[in-house]
Amino acid sequence: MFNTLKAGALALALSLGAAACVAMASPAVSAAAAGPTVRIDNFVFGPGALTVPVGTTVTWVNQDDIPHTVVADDKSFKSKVLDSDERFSFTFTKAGEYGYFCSLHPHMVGKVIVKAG
Ligand SMILES: [Cu+2]
Repeated sequence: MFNTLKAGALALALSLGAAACVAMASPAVSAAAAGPTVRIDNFVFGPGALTVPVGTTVTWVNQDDIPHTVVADDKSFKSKVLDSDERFSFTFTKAGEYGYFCSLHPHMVGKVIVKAG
């Protein structure tokens, strides 16, 4: 009786461990393929300033409970309204400083600094 319970608990622990490994592995792989990520949470872009080389694709992910947008000061990029967990990507092909803001909450600002090759 005791041994049966112990074996069952061990099998359960092993299967939970395997599931946790799979769950942790997949987001890490897709994040690496997609380039740097700016998280939107609690009305803040993080990091607020991001420096990348020309040709980088930056992805913004809305991790907040409410919708936000990502709009360049010079309108060179503009997302749709991003609901929770939605993302927006833009590839920077020219060096420069790109300030951006959330059109729904204009006090939310950030910038991407793009360095030549
Ligand atoms: Cu917003």
